[in-house]
Amino acid sequence: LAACGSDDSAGGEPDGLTMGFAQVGAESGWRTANTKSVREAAQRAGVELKFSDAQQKQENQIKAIRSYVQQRVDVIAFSPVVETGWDTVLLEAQRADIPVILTDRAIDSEDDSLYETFLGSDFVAEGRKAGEWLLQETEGEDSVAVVELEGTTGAAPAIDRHTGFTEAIAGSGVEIIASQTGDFTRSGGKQVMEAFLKAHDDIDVVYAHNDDMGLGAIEAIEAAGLTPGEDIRIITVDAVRDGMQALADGKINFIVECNPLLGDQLMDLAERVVAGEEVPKRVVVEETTFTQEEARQALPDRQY
Ligand code: GZL
Repeated sequence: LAACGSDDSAGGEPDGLTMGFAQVGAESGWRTANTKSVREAAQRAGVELKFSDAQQKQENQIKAIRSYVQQRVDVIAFSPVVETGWDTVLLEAQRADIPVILTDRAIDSEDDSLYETFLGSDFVAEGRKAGEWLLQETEGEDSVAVVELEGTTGAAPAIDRHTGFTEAIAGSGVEIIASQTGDFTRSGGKQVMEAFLKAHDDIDVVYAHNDDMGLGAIEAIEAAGLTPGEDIRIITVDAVRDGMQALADGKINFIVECNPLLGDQLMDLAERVVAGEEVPKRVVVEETTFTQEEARQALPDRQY
C-alpha cells in the first residue's frame, strides 16, 4: 500500500499530451522543413502527434480539425492556408474545450478568443526588408520595373509580404508593373514568369514571395535566353537550401529569411496552454536576411 501510496504521491511522469496538427500541404521546401521540425519536436517532447496534409485545400484542413475535435485531442495546432473562413470550426473546438494554436500563418477573425496564441513570422516586416534592400540596390536608377510572384491568394504571407514591400517602395522610382499568384510552388512561379516575359520586355526585378517561385522564375528566365541575377535581378523570401544555393550561385540577389523551425517553441507553448498557463497572444520568431556573400558563408551550416 505504502509503495503504491508513495508512487501516487510522487505523481510520476504525466502522460505526454496529444496534439492534432493540420498542415497546409507540401507545396514548398519551406513547408517540408516546417513539417520535419514539428514532427521531430513532438518526438523530443513526448507529444503524441496526429498529423494531416491538406494539399493546400481549406476544406481538408477544416475536416482535419473536426476529426481532432471528435478524437478529443488535448490541443489543436494548424497553419491556416488562407486568412478567412475558420470561425465555425474553431467555435466547435472551443465548445469542445480544446485549445487551438495558430502556427506560421494567421487568420483575420474578429474573435481572437478562438485561438490561444499565434507562433510565426512577421510577414509585413519580411516584405519591408525586401523593398528596403531593393531601394538601396537600385539607388541612382531612375525607374525600376518589378514583377511580383505572389503567394497563395488570401494567405497571410501573400497579403502581408505584398503590403510590406509596397510600403517600403512607396514614392520611389521602383514600381510593381505586374503581380500574379504562383501559389508558392516552383511550377506556379515558372508558368507566371513565362507569361510575364511574354507580356513585358522591360522587367528589371522579380520579387517572389518564396524561394520556390523564384526558382521557377529562374528556369523561365534562362529559357528566354536571359541571365537571372544580372539581366533580371531576383529577390525571394524563405532562405531554404535550394534558394540559398541559387543565391550563392548569383542567380538570386537577396533572400529574406522566413524561419520554419517552429517545432520546439510549438511544443513548449502547447504544454503551457494545456496546463492552463497564460501565454503571449503572439510569439514572433527570429529571422534574418542574406546577400550572395552571406549565403556562401551560411550554406554549409544550414539545417534546411
Ligand atoms: C511562410 C509560409 C509560406 C512560405 C512558403 O511562413 O506560410 O508558405 O513562405 C510556404 O514557402 O509555402
